[in-house]
Amino acid sequence: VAKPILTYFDARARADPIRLALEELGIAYEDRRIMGEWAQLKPKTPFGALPSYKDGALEIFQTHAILRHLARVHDLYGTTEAERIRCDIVEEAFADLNNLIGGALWRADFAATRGDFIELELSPRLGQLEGFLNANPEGPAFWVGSAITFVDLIALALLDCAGSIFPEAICDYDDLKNFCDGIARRPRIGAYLQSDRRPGVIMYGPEGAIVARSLKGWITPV
Ligand SMILES: N[C@@H](CCC(=O)N[C@@H](CS)C(=O)NCC(=O)O)C(=O)O
Repeated sequence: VAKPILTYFDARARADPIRLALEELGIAYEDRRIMGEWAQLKPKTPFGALPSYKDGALEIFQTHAILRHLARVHDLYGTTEAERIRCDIVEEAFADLNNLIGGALWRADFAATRGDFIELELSPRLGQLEGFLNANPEGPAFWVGSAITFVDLIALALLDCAGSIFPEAICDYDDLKNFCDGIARRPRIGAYLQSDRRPGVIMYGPEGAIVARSLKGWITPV
């Protein structure tokens, strides 16, 4: 049987939670990383953007459509409607965090206003997220219920990214860190995080690639 193909660029970014989900599920996949061929491929994609995921006749575009498909088919989407709603809320909240960080890095004066960004924007948001994690009635080991869901992998990817770029901001949030460490201790995730198969942390701003602080990221698997 042909392996499913994840197509993206040579970066973590939007593909990181998809790769983490495939790793957690033990699905063998081709991690296709587009380099020079993008100019030819772009017009053949519906929105001129990646990632895409192809599994036999199924071809899926849009990161969150791919993640929700994997979650529905492989039981990573909670067990009740209330849990599925909580998954969707966490998914949206991390999309907001992604936009917040991505938008800030593109500000022309970012280097000069980094401290203010952390104090006034990033830290309050991380505090809200930590509060929501702690409001899980089943405890803060997972964002939803008492078993892993796809939003745990979104959270791990985004918090790892935030921690790599802003280590001084995220170190105050012990419960977020404990959550990440717990997911990183899962055998398949831990093996992936320690492998050289995961691309480095690279974020872009007006001056190009501005962050590659830690190729391994913030989370250190134990
Ligand atoms: N909402 C889309 C956004 C996809 C997107 O913006 N992809 C970027 C990379 S992160 C891309 O393909 N950029 C290449 C280009 O625009 O030519 C998704 O999540 O899949």
